[in-house]
Amino acid sequence: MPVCRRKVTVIGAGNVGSTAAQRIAEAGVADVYLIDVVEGLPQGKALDLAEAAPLQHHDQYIIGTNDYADTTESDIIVVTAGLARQPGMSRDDLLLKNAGIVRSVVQQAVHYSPGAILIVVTNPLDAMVHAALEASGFPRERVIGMAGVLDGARFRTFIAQDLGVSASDVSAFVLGGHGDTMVPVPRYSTVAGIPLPELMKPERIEELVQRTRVGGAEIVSMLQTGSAFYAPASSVFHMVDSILNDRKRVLACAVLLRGEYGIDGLVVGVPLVLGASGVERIIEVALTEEEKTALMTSAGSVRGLIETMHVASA
Ligand code: TXD
Repeated sequence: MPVCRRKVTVIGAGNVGSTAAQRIAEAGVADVYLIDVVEGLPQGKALDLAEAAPLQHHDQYIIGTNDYADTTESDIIVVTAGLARQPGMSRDDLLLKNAGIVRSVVQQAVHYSPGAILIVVTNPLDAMVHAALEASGFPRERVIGMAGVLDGARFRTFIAQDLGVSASDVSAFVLGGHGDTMVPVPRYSTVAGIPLPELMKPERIEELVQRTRVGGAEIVSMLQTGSAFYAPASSVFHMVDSILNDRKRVLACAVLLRGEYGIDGLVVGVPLVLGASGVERIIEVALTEEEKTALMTSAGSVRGLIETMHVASA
């Protein structure tokens, strides 16, 4: 029997990267290679995680490195390298700095893993997916941004807390860019199949939608240093798990659109089927005029970021 160990490289051994590494390894989904520009950091975190393996009962290797050669033939590369938001700093402030980091780490990683699927986490998310697409030259099916899973999880949490029901019975639908213009769609959000508007007043729904839009900032303002990482790492885990186990889960992810939802050439969050080959299908649903307008506004803000990024790198 051939040995078939699956390999996930996580670039950036910071909060999201190391927590994602923990979730992936401890669930027994893949070996994890943690890589960072800081020497010792990925090695230290990987060793600490590896020493938890006998207690957590898994057999995955967790290796820390500063050398991309060690990441050769990864199945998935998760990009979390970059700067995190500080209080008062918008995601867009991070744009140019993180675009340079993402381009550089993606180029180095895909050199050793030309068949990998890229999951981009670094903010501003949608623009960083563009940067990763350009730097890798990969088809859109293999360059996927993590945002909708997290935004949806936040919306689900708020709905569940408000109604006093299990969050696992709540399903939420969030479209658009990963920013304050994201478009949670209550009509397509349900509690055990019951549409949300049947269970909650419109004003209350709007409050929860608004809280979801600024969900990242709510946590930044409490933490003071750094941004959310537990739920982001869980979101990465679900994407990795759906791909490596070919689960074909329907998840909201950021992907380059080519006409879907009337958007061409922009990375925007939409529901899609995530399986062994990456994005297997984009699911298009009918939207009301109001929802379409909100989605176009959100896509417009992504377009603005891309233009800024391209002007700066020209
Ligand atoms: O929904 C989402 N997509 C997000 C995005 C949710 C949460 C966090 N989001 C963004 O992910 C956040 O705004 C940041 O841009 C990234 C990573 O967040 P994290 O909280 O993990 O930041 P840290 O703890 O600062 O970790 C970043 C690591 C750190 O160890 C740096 O040394 C490393 O990135 N780094 C690099 N590694 C490799 N190569 C280079 N060039 C490099 N530069 C920094």
